[in-house]
Amino acid sequence: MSDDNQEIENSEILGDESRRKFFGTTAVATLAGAGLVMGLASCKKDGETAVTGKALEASGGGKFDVPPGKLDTYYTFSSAGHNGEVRIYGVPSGRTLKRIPVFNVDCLVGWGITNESKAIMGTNADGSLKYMTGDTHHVHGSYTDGTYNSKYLWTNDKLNNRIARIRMDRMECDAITDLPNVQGFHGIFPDKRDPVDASINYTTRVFCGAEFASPQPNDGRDELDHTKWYSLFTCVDAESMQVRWQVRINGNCDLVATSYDGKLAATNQYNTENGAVLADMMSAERDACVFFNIERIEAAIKAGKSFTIGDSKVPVVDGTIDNNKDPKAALVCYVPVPKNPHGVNISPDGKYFVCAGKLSPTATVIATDLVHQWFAGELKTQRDAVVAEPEIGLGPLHTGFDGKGNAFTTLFLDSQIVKWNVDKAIAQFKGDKKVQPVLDRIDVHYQPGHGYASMGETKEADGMFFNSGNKFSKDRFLPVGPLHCETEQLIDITGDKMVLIHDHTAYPEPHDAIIVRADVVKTKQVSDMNDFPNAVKAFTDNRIERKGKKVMVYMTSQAPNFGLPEIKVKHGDDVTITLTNHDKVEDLTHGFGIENYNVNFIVNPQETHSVSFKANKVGVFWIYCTHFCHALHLEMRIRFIVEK
Ligand code: CUK
Ligand code: CUA
Ligand code: CA
Repeated sequence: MSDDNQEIENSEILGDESRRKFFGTTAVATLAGAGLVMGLASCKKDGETAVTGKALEASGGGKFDVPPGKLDTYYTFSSAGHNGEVRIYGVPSGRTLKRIPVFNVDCLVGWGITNESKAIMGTNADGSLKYMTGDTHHVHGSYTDGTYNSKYLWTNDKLNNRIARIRMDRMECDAITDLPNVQGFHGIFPDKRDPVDASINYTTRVFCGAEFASPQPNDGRDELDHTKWYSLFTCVDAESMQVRWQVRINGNCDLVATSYDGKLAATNQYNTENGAVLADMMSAERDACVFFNIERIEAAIKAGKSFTIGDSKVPVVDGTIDNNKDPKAALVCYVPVPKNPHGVNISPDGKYFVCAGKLSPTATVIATDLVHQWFAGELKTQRDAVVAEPEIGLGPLHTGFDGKGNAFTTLFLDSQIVKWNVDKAIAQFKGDKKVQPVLDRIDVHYQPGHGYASMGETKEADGMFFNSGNKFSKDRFLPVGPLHCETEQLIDITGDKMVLIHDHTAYPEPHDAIIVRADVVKTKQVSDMNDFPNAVKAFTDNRIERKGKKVMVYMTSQAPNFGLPEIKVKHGDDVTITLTNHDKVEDLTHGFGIENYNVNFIVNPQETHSVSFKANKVGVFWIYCTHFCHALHLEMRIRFIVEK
């Protein structure tokens, strides 16, 4: 079908004359450089003020209001981009519930300040943090049998190539692992079930895609010859957080998805050209979606068919095209997809992977069982695994699902979400000219990146909400200077037509997130003192111990008191202060800040944290509780005295 026909059909079905013409892949490619500008030019200049009157009615008339005192019905766990943290919002209200520091330093909780958090983040020999920066893009939860089990979240650090785990009972980061020999660690996705040992009730692997090829090892060799650079696909053990294995591939990894049968992981590739500059990365009409055959990879490693790179002990297997030509022995399957695709998402029934075209106005639907057939040697070409490629609009990036056979894809250039039906797209691909897969479109404001549906990445996808994470907010909120916030727009997807519920703001810049039913998530509000090995368990344990220049301070807090009236040390001492909060009341947190000593952290009920620093300034410095805890909160302070 020609592009013009597609346009006419869309206009007829949607009654929307304003739709711009679809572009063929070549036209879009030439637009790629100017694409952003073009997209922005489509932003409306008027009529974008507060939602009132009819607009409010159209938005559901408050159907999704969460009145004061009432709770949201979903959690959103969101990346925070180059802020390096993970955030929690309530849905549908959009209320910010928590910011979980991960790769960043946070002086509210003391992340990057306490010894316990520094041990997780990693330090140099002098005790300083190895990294103070990070860039989170994707957050995914641990699964049991295809749906969330509320045990862990994982997130990536694209900047320093680390994977972090968050334990969901406390919503705190508890492990960070460096990935060797990769750069631009971008996509991440855990197993949806455990195919190895059914008696283990947690996800056992997390798959990590690296976007940028680099010399291997990156020790000064091959610096000027990028044809010798590779990127690697990495598997991390979910419990031990050790790197299990890596696969060397041609081209790059980008986003990652996993099948529901525990057998496949997929990554989309936009740079099969292995280009080092922009024009080269866009030179091919097709890139690929790569499927990793997990069983075969693990068998190859068991059989010792692996090598190592540089100092890393992680076994690496060869997944390059030349060495994986025989489907029956191949570790990886490269399925051609047009053009610089972005995003790979699997439908909740497990049947289809969808790769969005980005520079092609299409979404490519790849059948899971056909990928298996290719690996079995029963499919002629990898491209034969493609079962649909509907034209859906300009700049398609990410796809969510409603569990009723419909897909919702963000269109970056069109500033829209498009709803399309997977079965109809397959029928159209088979040659049915009358069928129209696109069912609805809605404008979003502006330039959506990630979009995701409630429970949409589980077999319990419920078709309630779709969130459009927009990269530009422009005129949607009160201006606050040059740095704008991002818009998260919540959309009701229960009916035939998508309905915008509301906008909420997000500090730049979130990428991916998951929307999880509230009843799935189980957290603890008061910790167990016994979970903290260095707890100062009794008030009689309040004391100061000295061993040479090392001074150990053991202290309790209980509103409105610290366990010691003063801490006296000598100039040059190495001081470690361990603080245990004896309050048991929910929400009764104390803070611990030392004037002019760059120390600030909190202890939640029954928790213990410690800090170590050099007493390098002589004088009297007040230590005060930073977290409002009691009518006598301001009086909750003691003296830190550093003698000459
Ligand atoms: S990527 Cu940001 S919009 Cu890093 Cu998930 Cu697609
Ligand atoms: Cu303790 Cu404020
Ligand atoms: Ca490309």
